Amino acid sequence: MCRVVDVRQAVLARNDGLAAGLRRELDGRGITAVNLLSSPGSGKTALLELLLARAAGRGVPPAALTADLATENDARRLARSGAPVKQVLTGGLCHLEAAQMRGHLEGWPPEDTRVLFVENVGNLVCPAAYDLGETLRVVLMSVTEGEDKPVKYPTAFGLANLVVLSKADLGEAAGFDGDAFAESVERVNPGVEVLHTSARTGQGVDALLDRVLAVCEGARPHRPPLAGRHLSEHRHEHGHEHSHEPSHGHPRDHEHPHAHPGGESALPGAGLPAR
Ligand SMILES: Nc1nc2c(ncn2[C@@H]2O[C@H](COP(=O)(O)OP(=O)(O)OP(=O)(O)O)[C@@H](O)[C@H]2O)c(=O)[nH]1
Ligand SMILES: [Mg+2]
Repeated sequence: MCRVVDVRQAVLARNDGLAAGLRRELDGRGITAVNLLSSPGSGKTALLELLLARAAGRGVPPAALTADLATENDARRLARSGAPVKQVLTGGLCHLEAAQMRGHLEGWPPEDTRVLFVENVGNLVCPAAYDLGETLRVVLMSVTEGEDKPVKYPTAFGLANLVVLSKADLGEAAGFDGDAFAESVERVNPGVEVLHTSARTGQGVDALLDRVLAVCEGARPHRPPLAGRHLSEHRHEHGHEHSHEPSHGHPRDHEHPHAHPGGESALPGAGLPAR
């Protein structure tokens, strides 16, 4: 058990180091990366289709990298916006890692890109632990998934800079309890902003884009209070679960994002620095 924990932490620490380097590199290229996480089918691609078109319409050239285990379906959908799009097939892996990102960002996206949307593999567990060099992490959940998902997936929701409740147009039909959901979010990530969106009606899409573009322009994203901790829930690729206590408490410092010994963060995707 201890060895599994050690190996796991070494993998995450290596990923964090690569992600910190990638964030600096993207910063140097003038690109802000936005990592979108949700369970399968919550509406990441549907929302991105709108965000790509609207970002371009507001004079901020976007690009999208979308990850799946199989098919290029999402890339095809996103490419209709006219934005540069890349499909990553993860070869069975349930999440994206910084090393994969780096490989895909060599010579891509085009130089004028200002915002890079990354659609992670549909999964609320594995992707949560991997920092991809993003500046903004958005976690989505749709109204049909159940109000308690934030407390059931505290790593994903606890490390979000912004939470999106998607498919708001179906809220009434689903009998969605907005107050219970808000309470559930507040328990794992106090103070995080929650936006309600619908890719059908367009509700909340401009508000979400406003938040993204503000971060592109240097606004500080909400800093998750769980930043700095390796949390207890995680399912491993090798098929079993175990828990480990927070191993260290080095919240990434917004003022000095690279102040951790070694110049890198020890955090899995947490407390992403403002730009
Ligand atoms: N009513 C409604 N349906 C939506 C909305 N957003 C997405 N959908 C539908 O939900 C289904 C899944 O949407 P996707 O955008 O493919 O979801 P995803 O999160 O990208 O899925 P994966 O990439 O497979 O994880 C599709 O049938 C969409 O048309 C929404 O706001 N309202
Ligand atoms: Mg998708």
